[in-house]
Amino acid sequence: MPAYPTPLCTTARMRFLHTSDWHLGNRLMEHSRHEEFEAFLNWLLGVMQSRRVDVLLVSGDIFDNTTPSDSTQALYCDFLSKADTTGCRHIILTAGNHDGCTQLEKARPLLTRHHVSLSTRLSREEPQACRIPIPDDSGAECATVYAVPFLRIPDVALPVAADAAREERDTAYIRGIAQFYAALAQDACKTRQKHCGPIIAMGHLAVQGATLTGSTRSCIGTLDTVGASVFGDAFDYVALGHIHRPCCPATGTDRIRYSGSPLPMGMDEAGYPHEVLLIDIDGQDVRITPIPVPRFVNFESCTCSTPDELHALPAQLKARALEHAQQDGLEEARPIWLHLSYSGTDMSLHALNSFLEAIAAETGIDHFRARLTEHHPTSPAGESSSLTQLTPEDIFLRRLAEVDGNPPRSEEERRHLSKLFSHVLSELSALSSPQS
Ligand SMILES: [Mn+2]
Repeated sequence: MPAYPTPLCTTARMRFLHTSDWHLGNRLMEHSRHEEFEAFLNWLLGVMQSRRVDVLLVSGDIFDNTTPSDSTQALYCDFLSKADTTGCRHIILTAGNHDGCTQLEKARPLLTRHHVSLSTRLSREEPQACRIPIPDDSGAECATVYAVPFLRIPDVALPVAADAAREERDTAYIRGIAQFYAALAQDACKTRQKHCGPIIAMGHLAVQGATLTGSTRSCIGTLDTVGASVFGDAFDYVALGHIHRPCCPATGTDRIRYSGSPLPMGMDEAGYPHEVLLIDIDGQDVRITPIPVPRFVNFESCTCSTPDELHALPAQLKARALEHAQQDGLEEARPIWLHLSYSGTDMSLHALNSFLEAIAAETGIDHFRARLTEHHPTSPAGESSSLTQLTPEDIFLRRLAEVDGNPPRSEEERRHLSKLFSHVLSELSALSSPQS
């Protein structure tokens, strides 16, 4: 690893704010989270202003998908236009694996006018293209940010033979990423000889040693994990994105860091605090201060096994929401995301769903959102009830039994209806299969 070069002079302190993985437009249990994102972005503007942030770094996954809705894009544009008034001098955005590069690029001319830099795609021939000089008031470069987006296989993987095995391709990709950062580290050493300001690298990738959560685990596997040594020690700070839980993947340093996502992206991410990071750099002194992101909704995971437990739930939820609101000095209780598992055998899925809908009215909490996401009834006589093990005909017959009238249908009627259902299914599959 190259030795850390001594800076030529000392410079005024600079303050960065590191965040990533906003996933604007993300939906939870099929519901929009627009108000949560709006509340977060407003809170962030307040932090940028009150903490006098010089540069905001967003390390990828700004949007949840490549085609964000009009209202989601409006939220993003509104934030960027208001950021101008906070005193923040520069914003640097990089594309994550969830972002659409073409979609982000559309706004580039406007972004430039608002002191926003954007880095979407790079090639291994030109790693230095991501070098962003931050000018001081006189226009001189006072800090440098290497804004590396999510590096895609076609952009950085080393060449392999057409018939190369999967492992060989994976290795060529990881080595391509490592070489890319090695080239930037070299460039950073040259930069350090020219000016004494902070030098930062951004990245959207999985670094070995990071804590994976459900939503990241499912999209990355182990393919794009590199060692923290790829960053060398050329950078004062490495602002990482891609992993949703705040963590420091490298041993022995906290300057290579994931800020994590500011909001939980699933119920499995609700159990730990979310934060953004203030990075103060003054010469070789780097101070990192995590700022917890407030919760804008309550995440509740409940398991019930009897109707009595189920009926006690609304009052418990309401009491808890009011208690949390009181603790945090809020006038009103926050909306609730409820994840309910019911293991009893005495309620149909339909009845349980109706019950959940009734909770909203009972609790009197605005924007109450409830969704049944797990249901594990144990069927009589050890009959299999996992959705993956049932045929469409099984499900049809069960549903039929649930909505059965009084008196119930005869066995012959059921058989006839089941036959009709199978016939419709086969007609439909014939219609949807390809012509040739
Ligand atoms: Mn992400």
